[in-house]
Amino acid sequence: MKDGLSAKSIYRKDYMVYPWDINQLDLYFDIGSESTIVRAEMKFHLKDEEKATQDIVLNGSDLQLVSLSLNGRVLRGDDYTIDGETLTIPGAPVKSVLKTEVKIHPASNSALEGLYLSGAFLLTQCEAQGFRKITWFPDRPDVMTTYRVTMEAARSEFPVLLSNGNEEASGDLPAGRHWVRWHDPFPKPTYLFALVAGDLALVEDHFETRSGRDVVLRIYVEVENLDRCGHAMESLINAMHWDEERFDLEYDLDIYHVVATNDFNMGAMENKSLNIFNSKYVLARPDTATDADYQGIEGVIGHEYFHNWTGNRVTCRDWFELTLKEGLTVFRDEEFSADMQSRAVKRIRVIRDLRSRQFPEDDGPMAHPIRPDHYVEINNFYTATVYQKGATIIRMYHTLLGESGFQKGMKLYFERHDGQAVTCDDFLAAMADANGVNLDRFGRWYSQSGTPQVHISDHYDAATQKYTLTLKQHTPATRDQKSKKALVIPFAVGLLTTNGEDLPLQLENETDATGGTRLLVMEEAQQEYVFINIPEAPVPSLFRDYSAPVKVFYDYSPMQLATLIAYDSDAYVRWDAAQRMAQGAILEQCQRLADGKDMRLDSSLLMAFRGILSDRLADPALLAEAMILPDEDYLAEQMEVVDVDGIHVARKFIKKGLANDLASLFAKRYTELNDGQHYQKTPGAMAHRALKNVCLSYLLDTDAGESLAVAQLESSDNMTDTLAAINGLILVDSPMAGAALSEFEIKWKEDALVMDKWFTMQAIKPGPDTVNRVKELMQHPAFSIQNPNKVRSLIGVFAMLNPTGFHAADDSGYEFHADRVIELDGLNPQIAARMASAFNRWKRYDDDRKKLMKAQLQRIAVVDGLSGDVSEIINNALR
Ligand code: 0A1
Ligand code: ZN
Repeated sequence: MKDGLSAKSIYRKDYMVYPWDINQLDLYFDIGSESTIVRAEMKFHLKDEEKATQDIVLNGSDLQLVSLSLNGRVLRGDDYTIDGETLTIPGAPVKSVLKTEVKIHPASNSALEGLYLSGAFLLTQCEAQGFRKITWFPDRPDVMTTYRVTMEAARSEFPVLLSNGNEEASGDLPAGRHWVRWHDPFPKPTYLFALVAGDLALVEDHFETRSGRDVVLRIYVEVENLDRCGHAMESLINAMHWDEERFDLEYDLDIYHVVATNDFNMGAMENKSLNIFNSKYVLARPDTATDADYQGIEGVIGHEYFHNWTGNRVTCRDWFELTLKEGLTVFRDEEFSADMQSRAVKRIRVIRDLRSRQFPEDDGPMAHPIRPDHYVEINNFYTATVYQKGATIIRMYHTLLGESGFQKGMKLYFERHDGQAVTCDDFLAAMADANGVNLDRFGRWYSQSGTPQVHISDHYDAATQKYTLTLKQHTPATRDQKSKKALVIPFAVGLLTTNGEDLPLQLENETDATGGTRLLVMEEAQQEYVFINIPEAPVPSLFRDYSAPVKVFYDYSPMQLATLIAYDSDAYVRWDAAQRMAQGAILEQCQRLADGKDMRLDSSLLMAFRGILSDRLADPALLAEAMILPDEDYLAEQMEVVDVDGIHVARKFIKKGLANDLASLFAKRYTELNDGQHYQKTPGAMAHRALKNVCLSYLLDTDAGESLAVAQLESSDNMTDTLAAINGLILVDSPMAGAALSEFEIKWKEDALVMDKWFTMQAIKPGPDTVNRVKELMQHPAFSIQNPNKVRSLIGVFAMLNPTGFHAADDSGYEFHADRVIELDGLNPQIAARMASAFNRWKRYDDDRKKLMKAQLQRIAVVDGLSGDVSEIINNALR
């Protein structure tokens, strides 16, 4: 384990080329759960042949070294040095063959990095630096090698033996043992290596690529899950088609394997031809998985598949370049989902996610640009900034260059860099060169952290019929960077008449008016745009489709918001206007509460909701999104000092007020949508369920709600409706909630993924008592502190999604959570670090809570042998 105090930062500027090429790596595994023997043979070739010799430097961690030989000579203790995680063999000749043998212990690997045990099988996780826990090797993405992997094991215990690439040969061995050899023809970095060994069942299908290659698709799962693979397989086939059609990219091997495990630190992993997935992103049946789960599976299956080109064929030079593959691949998976489902709904969900997870990162102690300059532990940089903000930066290229310009850039990127490990600068250069444009200033998005603020003012001159928009951009200082520069900000605007029609747009220097949406590109700190022939004071529709990851400030009147909500042609603007109105109403009540005044419900919000509920034309899923009130954490972000309880009470007040005033409309819509039809997986059916269940959540704040929820629960044939009903009963503290939870538990107690939902429903219940329930639930047989999904669904949900529980004034939530961080750090530092980040925003709370959180942070900081992962988070938070 790394010692937090001595943990050192690594800097991007210190990058050095690895002096050796390693063209071939032969691995041999003698597989066993308690101990596995790994033999490696690697062929080194010095890049600079002018030199006669060079040190060979390798990475390794927790390896039991059995033997080492160089060019046929066994090395003794004084022929090499091992210092921490580094092994150095001094003065190796230009061509060298190194053979190693180590022993590792999968069953006692609770960090889930390297080779570890999950249920009845062994598997690997190597990104970012897990390969060093398997064998000695230069564990860095710019060393790309061809792998040949031979595995040997007892057939009864490990009937399935998988690795990357194609199966080359296999055979029987005495004493019930067998072996299989795999060969991956594509040179790859260590982080894409994978191995799976154990007792797994499979579902198989085929895909014929555009050029006629027949690809065998197999999903491996534990046998009881065979009936839950259909959606993942369908999503995979859709993703393969889509990448051919939209990006002109084909799959390049004859096999594509997906393996699902219950024990995984992240969502999934794109290992070449052997993806490993958290089972949450593979397994689904209508009665076990919600619509959100189905969409998550489609997105993550797509994401990992798309990595085959954006990540695997072209990979990252070093880990600072992580967003090169992740931002781009998230953009691709978002586009895939948008093309498969409703584009507008997908956009809104992406934007909501960016605001609620990434904006707080920019505003917190771990603020970093999408390409960080330094880190202590790279695992702490798999963040919403690198992924989701990274994807919005890619989306901005797309907005600026258009689909065909963007695709030209992609084509050039692959022409130049297929088979290489490159940087974000190379990507930017390909986009710029392919389109003959200069993107130098745009490149600032890679190095500057923080969420830019765009302050907009306007002026209408009736006499000249001119309308002037003035934009000022400003990026507040972040914890990592004080001074900020102006960024390139594309922004799309429309101007509406008070009747909600788009006005044709013509700028001062233009001869003709064109359509209703205009893309403007801001490059300076302040810019002015003058529209002419504007017959009336317009309602500005700003940042249509959310064309840049910024906070937009414009002093909308309630009338203007109402016009946008009712009429705007852009779904994002409609949704955002509704969110702004609701946010204003809730924060105003929060202030009134603090001032000792009575709360009240604003008539414009009521009118807007009445309009939304009566809208028969718009996609029901969009209407649902518009009526979901901003969550408590997002509201907290808008306050100088967070008023945990005030926000909770005010939000509840507004929700209840809307529910009761509009009860008959909610009931009407609910009844129409609750039409007794059987479950269907189509986007249309999902949209109906979304709106139906939003209506139900409001109705639960009226007298009619409880019986509707109970009836829905009884007749439900799918997990979406079931969860909506139980969650609703819990949130309104219905006496029916207990029975519903028990019945659910009895039905699903053997089902790991469904039980995650059961834990979450209870952990999320507001109020200071929930911590005690969470403690009890940790003793439940279905809970395990060693399992990341369990930790996330119970402990993570409590700390991150239950503000009135976690921030209970008596310290109970903080103390409990700090104990969990310490406990987890001894087991799984990556997960512990994620959990520790729940304290990141401690400085934004009142003095009492600040003091309590700081004390817990200090308590964690002095734990003996704290991991580098957790100490980086804690030290930054305390700094
Ligand atoms: N590359 C994966 C994410 C991933 C990262 C690290 C992991 O283990 C520590 C696992 C997966 C993706 O983007 O899907
Ligand atoms: Zn990824």
